[in-house]
Amino acid sequence: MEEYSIRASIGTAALDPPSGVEYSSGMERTLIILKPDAVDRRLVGEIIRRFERKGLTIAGLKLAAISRETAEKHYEPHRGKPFYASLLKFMTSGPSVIMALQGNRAIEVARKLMGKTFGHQAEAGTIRGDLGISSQFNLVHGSDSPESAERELALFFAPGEILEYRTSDARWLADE
Ligand code: RTP
Ligand code: MG
Repeated sequence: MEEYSIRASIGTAALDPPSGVEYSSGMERTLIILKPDAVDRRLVGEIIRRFERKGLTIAGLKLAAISRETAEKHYEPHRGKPFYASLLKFMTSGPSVIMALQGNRAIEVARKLMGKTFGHQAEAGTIRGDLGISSQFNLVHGSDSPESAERELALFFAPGEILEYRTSDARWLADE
């Protein structure tokens, strides 16, 4: 009985909303896409595990078939490049997992975990370096700047779909 009430109170504390919580200045959100090759190859769990283990928190998550229109908006900066048409075809070829990840310097940290763009060039130890070998079919997208993150998060998530909460280990992940 005693043990039960302690467990219950820990559980409640972990779910408390972050009212009054001050995030450090390095706290960021980034838009991550587990591309159609990741979903088709059943690598969703493996990839999310790597982001979580590092200390990034899932603030938004959905499985979605990205429409042509959304893919065009998302990769607008690449319009006109030689790989643009096949990139759109790839990104709309099957379901993707779309995530908003939050954490200290989340944008740069996620890009480091992902590795260089092409699987055959990405360093061993990174998501792309360990799990893929293709140029285009590189498993994961991550925002490359705060401006991109803001634009991309708004493209894939309605305001209420990104949740504000504080994990119970937050104090160990602070930038101190
Ligand atoms: P992402 O935007 O998807 O996170 O990738 P990235 O920043 O590392 O690379 P970026 O230059 O933005 O390219 C976007 C995606 O286009 C495909 N790509 N294919 N075959 C090619 O030469 C080529 N170049 C780029 C990749 O899927 C890349 O992630
Ligand atoms: Mg990019």
